[in-house]
Amino acid sequence: MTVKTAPGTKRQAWQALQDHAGRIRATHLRTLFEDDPERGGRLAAEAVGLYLDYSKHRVTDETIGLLLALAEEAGLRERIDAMFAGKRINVTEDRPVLHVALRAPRGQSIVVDGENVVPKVHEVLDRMAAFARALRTGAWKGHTGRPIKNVVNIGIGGSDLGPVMAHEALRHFSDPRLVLRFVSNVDGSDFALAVHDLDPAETLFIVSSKTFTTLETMTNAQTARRWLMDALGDERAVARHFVAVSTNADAVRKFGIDTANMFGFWDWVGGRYSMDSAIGLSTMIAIGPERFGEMLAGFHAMDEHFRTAPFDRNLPVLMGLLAVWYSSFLGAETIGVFPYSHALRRFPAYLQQLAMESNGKRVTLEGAAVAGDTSAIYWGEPGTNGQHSFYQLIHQGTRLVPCDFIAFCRSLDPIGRHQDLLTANVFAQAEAMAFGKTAEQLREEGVPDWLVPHRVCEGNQPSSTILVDALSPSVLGTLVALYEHSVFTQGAIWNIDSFDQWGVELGKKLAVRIIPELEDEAEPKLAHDSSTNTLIRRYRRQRAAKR
Ligand code: G6Q
Repeated sequence: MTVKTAPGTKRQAWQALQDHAGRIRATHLRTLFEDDPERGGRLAAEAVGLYLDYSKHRVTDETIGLLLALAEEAGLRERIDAMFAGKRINVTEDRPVLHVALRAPRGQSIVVDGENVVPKVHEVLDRMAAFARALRTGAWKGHTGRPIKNVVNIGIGGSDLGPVMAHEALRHFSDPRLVLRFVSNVDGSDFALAVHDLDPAETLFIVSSKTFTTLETMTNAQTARRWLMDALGDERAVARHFVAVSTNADAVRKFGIDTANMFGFWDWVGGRYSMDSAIGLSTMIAIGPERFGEMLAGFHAMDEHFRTAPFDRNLPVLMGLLAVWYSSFLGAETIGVFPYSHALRRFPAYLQQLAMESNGKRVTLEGAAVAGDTSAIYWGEPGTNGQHSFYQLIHQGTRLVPCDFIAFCRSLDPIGRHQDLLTANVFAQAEAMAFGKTAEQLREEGVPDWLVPHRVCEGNQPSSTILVDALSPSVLGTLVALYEHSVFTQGAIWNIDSFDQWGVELGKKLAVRIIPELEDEAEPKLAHDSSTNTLIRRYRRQRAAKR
């Protein structure tokens, strides 16, 4: 694999961008629009049903040219080709990165270690489809002979956030007779709340875990099993009420789930890139195999766009480069993502993991320190709710906050004027963030002098607006792939491994030492720092006093 590894800051385009940033920093978006009145129509790109307006960014044609040059110098093209060819670009785990194979159409070939993986993907999809149909039609019966009405996905992180997000996003397309619930947190309240009104005889648990060792998921799965046993009192019930999604057949068998009821995936699918693998089983059950297929087609269309479109018209490349521009050159610390769609209310949470777990890294592929900052902090809430809350900081605070607005032309629930009001708000917010409100304008409106400084909105807050026709399974796939590849682009420029997560792995081990120190009857000998020791002792005392 040819991957250019020159330290980022030594690249010619990097240095040119640093000089250029000095000039742009002093230029207001108002000036950029005055000097270049056509930029609103020109700084835009369109593909696979998504229209991306990036004219309200603090960029000129020169900035975009330099960012594109940076992409070339950083070897983005080779990195994209390497990913699609199944090369082991996840170097620290020595794995290919092939979520794009999960949505490759039948007949395509992607070879890993001498084997075409696409037929294996479709074999699992076919088994998932058969199971989903059996469940949806009532042919799959619970242990007592009653059909399944409730589906509870137990998983966390990459085995939860995608399915939860997709469930909310695609409710409109889901079978209303099925109740879907999601349990992730090891806090017992999560499980208790999820099942409090469910009948065990009509409930199916999907235990979703790539490794099948994750503490939270295994604990919740055992609790689910006890809950079922308490009601049905027969070990054989497990086979009708539990299925597994995992890469670890041995652990699935040990748990007591028949591997005939296991849906597999592969080590080349990262957790946060897995909502379109078997981890999406709950999604397929909810929306049906055909619509799940449409979602995969949406993903694939964006994959093809990313793979083949010239960088200056390539949506994920442009979005990724803009994210790098703000993090590495203009000192922005966050990117706010605001979907003007209530169905996408969990999309920012999903993106947080995708972006920050992928690019929250501090060393290059070669293990050297990265110069400057890597991933922005991604966050957000659906509009218009955020407008009545933290948007204040964006309008009048001191920080630079680039934003992504996601807007739709048509609602899935067309009621009265709602959609026009929603859309008027998203356009108005992007406009106000860019152009603000000047002291002059306020004085003309008759605002008294003493109040003017308090009411000035500086503006110059950059944003992208992604405008789409209407939300659908296919559009959701396209949107997710857009961000996946934007994240890929950023990682390629920073020359980091976007596909490992050693920090998360560490977190999975940290609590293990403390668990016995909380649970053992005998007072444990503690050897932590004085703060942790005190907290452990206090917890034990307080819990004992209330027993
Ligand atoms: C994703 C991360 C992490 C992972 C969870 C669950 O990229 O690695 O969020 O998905 O820790 O892991 P399991 O699926 O193995 O239970």
